[in-house]
Amino acid sequence: MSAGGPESGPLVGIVMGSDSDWPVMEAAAQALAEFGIPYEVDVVSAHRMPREMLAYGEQAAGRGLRTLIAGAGGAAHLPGMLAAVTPLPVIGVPVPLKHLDGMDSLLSIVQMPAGVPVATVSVAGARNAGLLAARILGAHDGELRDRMAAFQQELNDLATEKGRRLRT
Ligand code: RP5
Repeated sequence: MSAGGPESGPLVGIVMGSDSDWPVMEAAAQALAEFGIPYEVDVVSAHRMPREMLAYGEQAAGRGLRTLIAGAGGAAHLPGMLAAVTPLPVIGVPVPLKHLDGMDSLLSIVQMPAGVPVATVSVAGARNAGLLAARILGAHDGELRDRMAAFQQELNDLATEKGRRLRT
């Protein structure tokens, strides 16, 4: 699956270990869509399709992707293995499974060795992964940065309004 304008290929690759991760990961796609950022979505399991997973990571930058969002659950090696083979920033999303409340996924993703960073968001924090990717791209795109600042102002206004309602 991919979403992007005809003039530009995807800038963000959203990948996951299984299609069963999609109900969590689709929030990343939703966030990118809100900011008009073209993205692609795929399943590249680190354990079930390791060669394809390595090829995806190795080819990502050359294909024009600028950031990867990788989600996995359980023994969640996908974000770290991608970070090992790409120079792109990798954002890891711990997907909670039936057991252990996602702690296994979180610890598998966050405890990376020095030299191979993965920016890990909260358990099931796919929306923040999408927003973080937007900020990374916005570092070199003033228009996108302005949209992020407007979004932050909306959050501010909403929180202020909620406080005002409680006070009255
Ligand atoms: C992980 O195993 C996937 O990321 C998924 O979270 C989990 C279960 O996968 P399925 O058995 O549902 O395909 O690699």
